[in-house]
Amino acid sequence: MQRRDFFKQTLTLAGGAVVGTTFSEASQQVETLHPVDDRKVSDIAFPQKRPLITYSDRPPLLESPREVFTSPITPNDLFFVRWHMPMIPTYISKNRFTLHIHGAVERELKLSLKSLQTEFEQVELTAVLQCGGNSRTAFKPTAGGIQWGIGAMGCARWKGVRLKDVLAKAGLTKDARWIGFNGLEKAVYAETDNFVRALELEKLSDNIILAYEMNGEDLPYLNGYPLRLIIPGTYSDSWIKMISNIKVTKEKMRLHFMEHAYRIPDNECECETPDNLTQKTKPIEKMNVNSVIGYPVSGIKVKQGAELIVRGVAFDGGEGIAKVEVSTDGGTTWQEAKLDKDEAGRYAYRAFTHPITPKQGGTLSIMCRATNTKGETQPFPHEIKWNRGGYKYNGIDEVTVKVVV
Ligand SMILES: Nc1nc2c(c(=O)[nH]1)N[C@H]1C(S)=C(S)[C@@H](COP(=O)(O)O)O[C@H]1N2
Ligand SMILES: [Mo]
Repeated sequence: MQRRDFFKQTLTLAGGAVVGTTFSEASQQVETLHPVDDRKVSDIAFPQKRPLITYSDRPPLLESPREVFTSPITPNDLFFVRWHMPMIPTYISKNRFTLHIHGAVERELKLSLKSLQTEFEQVELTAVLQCGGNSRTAFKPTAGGIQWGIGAMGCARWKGVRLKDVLAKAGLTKDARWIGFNGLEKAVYAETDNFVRALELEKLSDNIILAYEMNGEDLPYLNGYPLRLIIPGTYSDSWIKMISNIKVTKEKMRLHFMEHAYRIPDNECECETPDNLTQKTKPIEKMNVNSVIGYPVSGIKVKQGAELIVRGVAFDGGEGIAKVEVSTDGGTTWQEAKLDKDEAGRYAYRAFTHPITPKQGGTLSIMCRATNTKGETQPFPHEIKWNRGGYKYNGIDEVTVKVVV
């Protein structure tokens, strides 16, 4: 898709019948195609980042290029970035930063980074962080939100402390039910809701951590320095960055980013059509099984008769990957790829490789499809069901290369 068309479609959605196809015209064709995958990285790098695909610089919205998905760990400087609010503090003092825990607790706490690092058990875990809107460009008609390609995800080794342990130190009152989180950034207008999210206490698990380290380094500034929440297996909308405030409540708080955003139809297919939007919705939560090819990327030339190794990563919401298959005939037949050792745990990327030797010249399509231990697998893009927010896309990935003789 051309850049112009992209803006045209986005405008259409934001303003109803503005330009191009109107919402109702477009609703005849709700089928899904592959996510747009031809965007170039910017020539300007953000602090601590290599140049990435840039959607906005205020707030920073940066996508990782496809090449990154050959590696089971995403390097910090290639990791995607998403912020809702543009006023992100420009300086945070490591020594003065505190995490405030208050509300329905027996002891209100103000914890420094140092106390988090010395007074609690330190834990490490590898987990995939994926935006619920990853690959949103695949949804036709356009679904509301940033028109991400395939790169609004990454996998890192996180180090920090268990949220559970921190809450235990504060001592939850008997009627405590919700834990609210927010970061240090602000909206421009006082009327705009800040980015606050909440977790139901019954969903608290040992795996949920407050992390201060990512791949052995301090968190990059744009990925939430100095502290962020890690909720393995779930889409990252509640993985609050620059977290400075935890408020425990008895009642469910009324929060814009909980009640309106990051929700899908609460029905069997989790789907709807533009002219028949579902009233009842639920949070997106657990990640669908997914896989992406990191090499080759679309458009490159490869030699006929020469072996080429397809590389990629697969993951799901924590059930574990059972197999990844590759197809070079448009999905008619599939060959099982070789999975890397399952060393980093069930929330991490599982890297795969698969050698192929192109037999004839011309365009060659390469697809990959992952299946998890529960037997859940990825549908073809045209089988994906539409939802207005463009969430949870997990269509079979495809790249096309040119085979030269
Ligand atoms: N403080 C704060 N945390 C946040 C957000 C935000 O806007 N502010 N966005 C969330 C969403 S929707 C996503 S996809 C991830 C992105 O994490 P990243 O920028 O480290 O890739 O952060 C989550 N945590
Ligand atoms: Mo997101």
